[in-house]
Amino acid sequence: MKTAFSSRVISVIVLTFSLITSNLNAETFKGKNVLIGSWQGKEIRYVEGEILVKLKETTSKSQIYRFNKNFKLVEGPNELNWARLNVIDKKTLLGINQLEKSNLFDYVEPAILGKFENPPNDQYFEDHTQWALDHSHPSQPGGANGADINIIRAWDITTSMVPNPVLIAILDTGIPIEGTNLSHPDLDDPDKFILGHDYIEGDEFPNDEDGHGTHVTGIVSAETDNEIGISGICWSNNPNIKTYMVHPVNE
Ligand SMILES: [Ca+2]
Ligand SMILES: [Ca+2]
Repeated sequence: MKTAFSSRVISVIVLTFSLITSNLNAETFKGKNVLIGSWQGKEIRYVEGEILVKLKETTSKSQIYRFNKNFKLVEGPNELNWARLNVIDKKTLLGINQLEKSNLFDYVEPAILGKFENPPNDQYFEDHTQWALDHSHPSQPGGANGADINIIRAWDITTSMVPNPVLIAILDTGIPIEGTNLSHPDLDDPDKFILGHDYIEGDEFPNDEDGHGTHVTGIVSAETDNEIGISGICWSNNPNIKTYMVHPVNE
């Protein structure tokens, strides 16, 4: 009897310990569980029961309230028409499918969490010359600590994932082109650029004779994490994101 009782006590202790351990290991964000799942073919960490939506211009708050009682509008829409919904039954990814079919939103996304552990290896990002992107190092050559665009937090959310194709138009003095080929080592990926009209020279190659267009285009679309030059804010090599070059001015 004594042996059976002892083993029962031990079992209870082990069970209790394992429950505490699993609870300690459960990741939370602002009191909500963080789950791992698959979205658009990628593994993501997301907040259970939260969905971010961008309302169509024609969508009203009352339409969201009426759509389905499983969704509760808890924040927004803000000036960009984004809002946060709580999913009452907490079936977040299933809820995304339902919301996408509603035709009320331009975008429907989980609240993705990330932890950015791999900053790009481009020369001028690493030596902190690009302090406007990330000014968190005391020896950076200009600006003020913290006065940056918080690019690390943005890249923490995504460096490549976009739900729909994005076209970035840059109307400036062009980019380096030799003959018919892109010639700058940080701006030479033909999959990332669409060459528009050169209104100065009257051809279809907006070559930069000034340098300003190269500078501006680099800020946006320079090849990132290729060990040379600068880091482009739009890190991605996602073919859904393209930069459209037009040369409409002289200077
Ligand atoms: Ca030209
Ligand atoms: Ca680079």
